[in-house]
Parts: sequence; C-alpha cells; structure tokens
Amino acid sequence: MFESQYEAMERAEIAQLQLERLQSTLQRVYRNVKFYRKKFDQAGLLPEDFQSLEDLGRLPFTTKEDLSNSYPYGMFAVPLREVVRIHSSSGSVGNPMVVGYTCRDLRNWARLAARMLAAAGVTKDDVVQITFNYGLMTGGFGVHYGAEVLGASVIPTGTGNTFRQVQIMRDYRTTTLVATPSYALVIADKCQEIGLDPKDLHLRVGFMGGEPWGEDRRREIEERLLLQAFDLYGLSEAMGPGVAGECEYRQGMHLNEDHFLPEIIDPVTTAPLQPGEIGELVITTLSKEAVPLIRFRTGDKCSLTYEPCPCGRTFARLSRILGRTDEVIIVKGVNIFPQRVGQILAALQGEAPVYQLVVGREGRQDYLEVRVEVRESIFFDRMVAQRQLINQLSHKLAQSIGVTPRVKLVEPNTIVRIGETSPLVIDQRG
Ligand code: DLL
Repeated sequence: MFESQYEAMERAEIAQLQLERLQSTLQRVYRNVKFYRKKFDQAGLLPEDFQSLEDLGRLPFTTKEDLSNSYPYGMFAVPLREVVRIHSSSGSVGNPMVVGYTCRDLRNWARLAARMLAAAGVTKDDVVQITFNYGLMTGGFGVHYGAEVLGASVIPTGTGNTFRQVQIMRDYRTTTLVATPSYALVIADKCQEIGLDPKDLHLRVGFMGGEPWGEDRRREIEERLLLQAFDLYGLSEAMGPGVAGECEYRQGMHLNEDHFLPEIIDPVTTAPLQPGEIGELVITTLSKEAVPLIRFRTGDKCSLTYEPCPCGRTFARLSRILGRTDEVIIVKGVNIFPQRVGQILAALQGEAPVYQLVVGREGRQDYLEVRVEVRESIFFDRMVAQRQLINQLSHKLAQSIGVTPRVKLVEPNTIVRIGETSPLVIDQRG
C-alpha cells in the first residue's frame, strides 16, 4: 500500500477525518465562494451548523450547469495567484467547466494516483506508457505525476499515432499501459496488423478508464495484450483519474474517502440510497483548495459497498460505472452534452436546425455522426457548397466539443420522428 496510514484506517477514524475535513471545506467555501454562500443563506445555515456527516444532506446539490454558469472562475475558492494549473472540460450548455488546482491540490492528486498505481503492483521498476490526452482534459497529467511519485519511468506518448505507440511499447519495454479500454483494443489490433506477437512485448499491467467498459472487454484486452487490466475512475470536476481505482482483487474500485465523501442518491427523487443500491454518485471534495465541490452530482450510475476487502484497504468500493443518469454521451473518452451540439449549430446558422446525434462503433473506435436537416436547395447546389458547409460544421463542432464528428446533411423532415420529436441521440454501440 502506498499510504497504509490512510488506505487502511479504521472506519471510525475515516469518519472522524472526513468530518474534520468537511467542516474546514464548508468554512472555506462559505467565506470564499459566493455561489455556496448563497446556498447556505437560502437554507438558513452556517458552516458551524454541520456537526455530523449526515448534516451535509441539508445543503442542496451542485450540478454541472452550476459549474458552467460560474465560468470561468466563479467557483474558485482561492485567488488566481494561488492557482498553478487550470483544466477544463466542455460544459453542458454554454460555457466549459473550469477547474483550478493549487500546489497542494496537485500534490494530493499525484499521491492519490500513486496509490492506485501501487494498488495494482506498479513500482519504480515499471515503465509506464500514458496514452491519455495531455491537453485541457485531466487524463494524462493525473496518472503521469502519480507514476513519477512512485519512481516509475514515465513515457508520456499522449493520444494517437498507434504505430509509433506500439514501436515505443516494444522498444522501450513498456510494462504498464494506460489507455481508454477502446484504445487498448486499437493497440491490440495494430500489433496484430503488423505481425507483432504480444509475447514479444513486456506488458504486465493496464490501467483503463475514462469511458464505460465491462468484464468482456477486460477479458479481451487481457487476452490480446497479455496484461492484467485495472479499472480507474475519475472526473475532471473532482480531480481526474485518482478518485477511485481497483486493487489486486479487482472487486470494485477503492474510493479515496479521505479526500472525497461519496453519496449514492436516487437520480429522480434524490433520496439517499443504501450501500449496494444502484443510483447516482454524488461527491463532496474534502481537501480541494482551489475548487472545492459540495454535493456534486456526477451523473454516473453505480453503487458503493463498505464490505471489507481482502486487500486490507478499508475505503468503500465503487462498482463499475453502469451508465449515465443524464444525457451525456462519452465518445473516445470525451464527454459530450447533446444539447451543446444544438447550441453550436444554432450559433452558426442563426436558428437551431433539427439535428440528431448517432454514436456508433467502427472496428474498435467509437464515432459520432451529427445529422443536420438543411434546406432542400443546398442539395441542388454544387457539391462544393455541401462540402463547405460540412467542413465548417465539423470544424466548429470539433473545436467546441473536442471530438471531430462526421457531419451528414439531410433534407428537411428526414430525421426519423418518434411521436412528435425525434430522439436526440441514437447510441448504436450496444
Ligand atoms: O475521464 C478522467 C479520467 C480519465 C478518468 C482517464 C479515468 C481515466 P472527464 O473527461 O471529466 O474525466 O470524464 C469523466 O468519464 O463522469 C464517467 O462518466 C466517465 N468515466 C471515467 N472513468 C470511468 C471508468 C475523465 N473507469 C467521466 N468507467 C465520468 C466508466 C468512466 N466511466
């Protein structure tokens, strides 16, 4: 265990630490974040009123919309001069969600990521190849600094160029692959295509996350790349990868409860659910300085168990993420709010066209098709006009949502109607 003094604490000690950290987080947000102070005032509460963890239920939830509406720095609890890193992810409608980190936040993030890597047996002898994105999204950086804390050798390849990834993996003797599950299979396909036997690689461990996957995929990845694959969970709003991860028993992901206080609620009634029951994960951060979150609705459908784990860690375990409770779709590890697409189209065209998102899988890779109804006359124009419009739309959409879609122009009234409205999203991935 990387930090057994925390990871194996008695449950009563965890609760005490959580309460202390919660109280200081509440003080901090009440003093420094107008958004939260207003919530306290509306509920007629002061930070001192929170004397037990259960009291937290007296505060309302925070949503992704709240974060978007606070663009760019409305949720920051420290002045910018104390912020040393800024990440962001696309917002629901309107603005992106911006999350900052202080030095201490970054140190904590690295330690939590190190815990998860260590839980899967990664040591300083490992060579860790990180194929997550190193841009505004949190994927690459989170695991990167965690692996460095452990003293492993990190290869920050980032996303793409699969042929080069595979060459590096073979030549640099990568032992630990960090990838989205779908990209791990793209890598496996590439090995096959170029006739590289996975036995000639040195892979031992895989960390997969950022998008939903199941046991079938795990098995396939393990068989084809000859490694042991571990599930890794996180979200940019809270911290990126490092929130929860599997240990060697791989019976759920240990959630770093000394830094995050989890709740599972019924997504419709918002009533609290019991351990083992499937609902929406709600997270309160307990150590974040720059952007603390109070009762943040993640939109992730899952359950929690507090049953002891044979590994000795006492933190609750999160089940696999079973889906979303909102309309977010995840394509190539990128979260997309369907309405955001409509908003971008409306901004470009003056009014919102009828549109539809189709998500499918071609080979290993997910793709996003955006169907847009356009006036009939464009089909009588030269192909050039259609091409230009398609290019303009896909360029703008790619800029805003982070995934380049295939744009398909269709004639009016061709998007399949079900009742009055067509479904906004058709997910064909099964
Ligand atoms: O995906 C951070 C991350 C990257 C975590 C890589 C783990 C590995 P976001 O782009 O904000 O951040 O997306 C967060 O991705 O709310 C889930 O819906 C989904 N997600 C993340 N990890 C898993 C996982 C990163 N292991 C959103 N299984 C979350 C299923 C996951 N879904």
